[in-house]
Amino acid sequence: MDLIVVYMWFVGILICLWVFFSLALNLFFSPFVGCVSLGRLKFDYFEFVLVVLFSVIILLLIFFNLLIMRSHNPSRGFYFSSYSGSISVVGRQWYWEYSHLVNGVISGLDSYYSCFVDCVDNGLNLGYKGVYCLNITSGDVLHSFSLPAANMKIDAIPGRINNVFLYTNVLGRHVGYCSEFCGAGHGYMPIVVNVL
Ligand SMILES: [Cu+2]
Repeated sequence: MDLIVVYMWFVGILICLWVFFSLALNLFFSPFVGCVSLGRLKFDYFEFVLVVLFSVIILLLIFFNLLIMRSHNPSRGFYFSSYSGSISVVGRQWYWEYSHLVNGVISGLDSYYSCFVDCVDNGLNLGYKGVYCLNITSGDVLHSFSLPAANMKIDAIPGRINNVFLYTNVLGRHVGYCSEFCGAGHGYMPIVVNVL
């Protein structure tokens, strides 16, 4: 079972138990239920212990939350052991530019429309069963990076980076189109992703 499911069950059961436990404590074991008193009841020490105890429990829960969030971040390569790096995708009038950071060196290529409707000179080549972080932006006007095979349509907005994680679990050539009208060549900037 996935670690996060175990954790959610644990937190859910803990919260239920805590609510019922404190209700029972108040209903059946508190000597002062329904009692009005003129003086301050001597509950200080007990209160202090409870405050410290539950502060520690809450701190532990926060710690576990952060731990789970950290371990489930694909870029940490834990949850998705096949994290394969990030790729920047820049929409331009009228082609796509892809660049990949490998060992501190950026290797990039421009992907131009070449012959037919869904044909480009350089496609984006990705490894099979990899998890890629695509950082999508635009160099000039609004574009949209759309890949129907992955149910993906992310706007490429100048001055803003949208990112999405793509899991390449299907081999082959996947074709998409710019889906935001970006000028005269809008129809001539197809997206070709080859999963090899
Ligand atoms: Cu366009």
